[in-house]
Amino acid sequence: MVVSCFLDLASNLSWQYQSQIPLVDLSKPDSRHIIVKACEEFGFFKVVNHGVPLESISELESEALSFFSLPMSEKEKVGPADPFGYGSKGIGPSGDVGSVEYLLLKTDHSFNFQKLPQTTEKFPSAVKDYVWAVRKMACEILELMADGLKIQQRNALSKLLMDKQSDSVFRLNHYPPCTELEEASGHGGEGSRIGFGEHTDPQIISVLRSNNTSGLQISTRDGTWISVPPDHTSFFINVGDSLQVMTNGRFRSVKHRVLANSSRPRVSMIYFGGPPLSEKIIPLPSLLAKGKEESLYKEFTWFEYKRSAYSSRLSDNRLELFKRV
Ligand code: AKG
Repeated sequence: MVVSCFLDLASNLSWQYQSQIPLVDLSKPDSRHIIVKACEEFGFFKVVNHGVPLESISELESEALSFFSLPMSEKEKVGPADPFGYGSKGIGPSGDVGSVEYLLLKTDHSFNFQKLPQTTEKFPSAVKDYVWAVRKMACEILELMADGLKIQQRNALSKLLMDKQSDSVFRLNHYPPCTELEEASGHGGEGSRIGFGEHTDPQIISVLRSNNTSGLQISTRDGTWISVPPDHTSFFINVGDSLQVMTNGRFRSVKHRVLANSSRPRVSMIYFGGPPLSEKIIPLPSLLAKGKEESLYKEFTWFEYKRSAYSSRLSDNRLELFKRV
């Protein structure tokens, strides 16, 4: 499917979509404006010409598939995910479930891969290379965003991901095909069983990539769910709750979910770029309209937000608690 979104300079930043998903070409000089507009309208966009080597993507995807195809007894050796490690169906500690199994890892490489079975010995280096390349791209996007927002300090956002104490995490998801759906509908494709329930991501930015299987949907401002056509060579960017606060609500933390697919397995990889635990999550001063605009949120640290998020349900509007009344 051809996906296009272009900047029409004549009509001053009006744009068009074919699949409704904004498209950012990182090799184009106008990408910073498209990023800002996409973050305001959707909190979501697709990225091409991203510079992440395709070998590093396919290496990790093949390692992930080998891991997920192991017998459950082997995978469970790296579980339960509390929060890091292998998890199946249960998502988080508050009773959310989905048709998904996953590996949740810290990006500081503290995860003990030695617990993984021998067949996956290349796994640690594949994760390391991939996370390194994706973090670099995430930082480039955050710097373009800062430029587009006319923030003088270009690394005001990216420095939080580059910080040695950055609390970023990495998740590999596997959604097995849902055969019951196929039997019920008589054909393959997207079904209505929940793979991963609706939620927003708590961090600053998430970088998502999947194989060529559909399932991901995002919610638009009017609450309509739209399907994101899969594209295994591109990346998808989500604005997280923290970035919504740091832009004082100008950017929108996107609600998204995954529907199980009846005919094909879906494998996705998500880098969640977070700040250090002690970082205060407050609007960037230069975005508060020369001091005239008030913050919409109470002051909190990333640690406080994370603690509150972990004890909530997936679909809760977690920022509600932190809004100023
Ligand atoms: C998450 O892991 O937070 C997701 O939203 C999953 C998205 C996907 O698997 O495509």
